[in-house]
Formats: sequence, C-alpha cells, structure tokens
Amino acid sequence: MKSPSKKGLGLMDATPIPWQLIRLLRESGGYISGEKISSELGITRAAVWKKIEALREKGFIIEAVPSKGYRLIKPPDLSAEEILAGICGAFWKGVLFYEKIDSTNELASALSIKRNLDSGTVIIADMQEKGKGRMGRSWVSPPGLNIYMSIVLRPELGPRDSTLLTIIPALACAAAVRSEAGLDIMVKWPNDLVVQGKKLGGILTELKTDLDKIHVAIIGIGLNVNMTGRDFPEEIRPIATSMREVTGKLYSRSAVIIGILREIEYLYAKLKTDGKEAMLAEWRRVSSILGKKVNVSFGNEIISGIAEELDNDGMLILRLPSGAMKRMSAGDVTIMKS
Ligand code: BTX
Repeated sequence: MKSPSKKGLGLMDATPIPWQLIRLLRESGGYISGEKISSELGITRAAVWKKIEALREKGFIIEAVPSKGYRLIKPPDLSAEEILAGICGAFWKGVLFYEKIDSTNELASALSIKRNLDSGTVIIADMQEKGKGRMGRSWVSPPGLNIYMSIVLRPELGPRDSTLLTIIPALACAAAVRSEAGLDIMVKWPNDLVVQGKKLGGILTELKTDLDKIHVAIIGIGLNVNMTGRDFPEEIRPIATSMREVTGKLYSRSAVIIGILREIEYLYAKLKTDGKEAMLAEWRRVSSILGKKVNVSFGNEIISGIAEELDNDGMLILRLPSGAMKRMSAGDVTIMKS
C-alpha cells in the first residue's frame, strides 16, 4: 500500500487544543474573548492567537475584533478538528485524516493490527485511489466531494450478530442524511443506501473473527455528498446519486460525518440497553425491498422471488415461485417491476 500523507493527522489525545478551541468558538455562538479562551484552555493569549492562525491556515474563517474577541464564521468543508469538536466523548477515540489514500478500509485494517488502534478510531480520506466495494468491486472516490471513512470497532458481539455492524451504520447514515438534507434514505439489503431508487452510498464491513468472537470490525462508509452528474463516471451515472444531486444544495462533509458518528454512538448504546430487536425493527422499516419481486445474484447464480422477510440474523428470506423459502446471507438485489 502506498504510504499515506500524514497531513492533518488529528489523534484526539495527541492534539486536544485545536478541537477544544473549535468547540469553544462554536458553543459561544458569537464572539469569545481571547482571555476567556486562554483561561478555559490553560494557555497564554499569545498561544491562543497562534492556534487561531493555525486553524485559519487549515481553512477556518475566524473573525477577530479587538474589543470583542474571536468569532467562527465558517469551518472548512472537511476537517478532522471540526469532527473531533463535534463528537468527542468516551466512545470515539480519535480521527485520522488523510488527503489521499488507497482505501480507508485497507489502512484501518492494517493499522488495527500494526498500531493496535483503539475501538472508536475513525479514518477519513478526502479521496481514495483504490476505494473498495464488495466482492472485488471498486468504489468511485474523487477528491473534495464525498465521504470515505472507516471506523475501527472492537465490538462485544458474537459473529452471529455481525450483520448489526452493517445495519447500525446504515441506520446512522439514514438518520444523518435525513437530518442534514431532509432526505428519506432507504436501505437496500444488504448494504446499499438508496434515494429515489439510486445509490447514494454503500457500507463495507470487514471482520477479523474466530468461532465465537469478533476481534475487530472495520466499518467502511462511502457516501456521495456533493458529487454532481458530471463527476460520476459514465458507467455509474445511471445508478448513482448524491445529496447535492437530489436537493441541489452543497453540504458540509464534516457536519454529515458528525451526524453519522453521533448516531452510531447512540444506536450502539441503544443496542446494549434495548437489544437487537429495536435495531432490526427500524431496519425493516427503511428496507426498500420487503414485499417486492427481486432478483438476487450471488456468484454465478441469479435467484428470483419475493423478498419476504429480513430475519433476526439479518438474512434475507426469499419466497421462491415454488412457494419454498430460501434464506440468503449475501447477494446483489435488483428490484423487478411486478
Ligand atoms: P458495492 O459492491 O455494493 O458497490 C460497488 C458498486 O457500486 C460498483 O461496482 C459500482 O457499480 C457502484 N459504485 C461505485 N462507486 C460508486 C459511488 N461513488 N456511488 C454510487 N455507486 C458507486 C458498496 O459496495 C460498499 C462501498 C464502500 C465504500 C467505502 S468508502 C470508505 C471505505 N473504504 C473503502 O475502500 N471502501 C469503503
């Protein structure tokens, strides 16, 4: 793997000041004096000024008015510090940001072993050169437009519950996009995020497991945010869409990422208190295929039937034309006109 750029590295423990400063600027809702920042962060006023300058260099627009203090006008579209300011808490352990990378999933997988990354570490890239889809497919990942992120989790789940590690991020993406853009995302089993019948994003969850334990899960999320028709390569133009394509608006990628991560934290806690039933019920509610006539392709086989149910293990139950039921663990679904 090509060595990724270290620019923008933002491990939470290593560099707390910038995101704490952003948090103070955001929470003040207007101007905040250099004196107040200096006492809150325990640094000198000269150091505050230096930190403000450093943030400006990273694309934050911050106004400074002598008698009033500092005011955050606009954060950059994608920033590890902005994300850290929006999510930090017990669950999230750090954000690593790279401008260019082969694949966030590949790096997360390598670092989860090499650097024993903590559960709750997030790797984000502005672009991927070898973005991965499922089954050896690729994920189109141009710079400056979309979200490409991988979350390292060491979940207390058995392999039987591993589908929850696709269901939870799918529900979290749906909630974040609904709240940012007012869009109703459907989830096309097993891992497609769909709006108006087109693919807005996808989830690629990769696991290191043994018989009774998931050691580490790498949850890869690709979400098309500000891509437009001309940014899509010819071959995916008819099937793909983005938040901007559907609403005509530009979105802050940091804000969408913060929304997704907060929702994952919330759902993960809910899973512990309420069990997986609540998760599965919501997943069935946003499923785009239930009750529909579908073709499911898996390897060289194509199986037709009615998508009857998503069972408690996240499997698709297909009613075949013969009336028999078939339980499927994976595949690509095409919804057929009935
Ligand atoms: P998938 O195999 O379900 O979807 C891949 C297929 O989707 C491709 O063959 C192509 O037809 C179509 N496609 C490719 N790129 C896009 C795109 N940007 N928008 C819409 N359709 C597209 C889905 O796999 C899982 C994708 C996960 C991607 C994330 S990005 C961060 C992480 N790192 C990484 O390498 N992969 C994951």
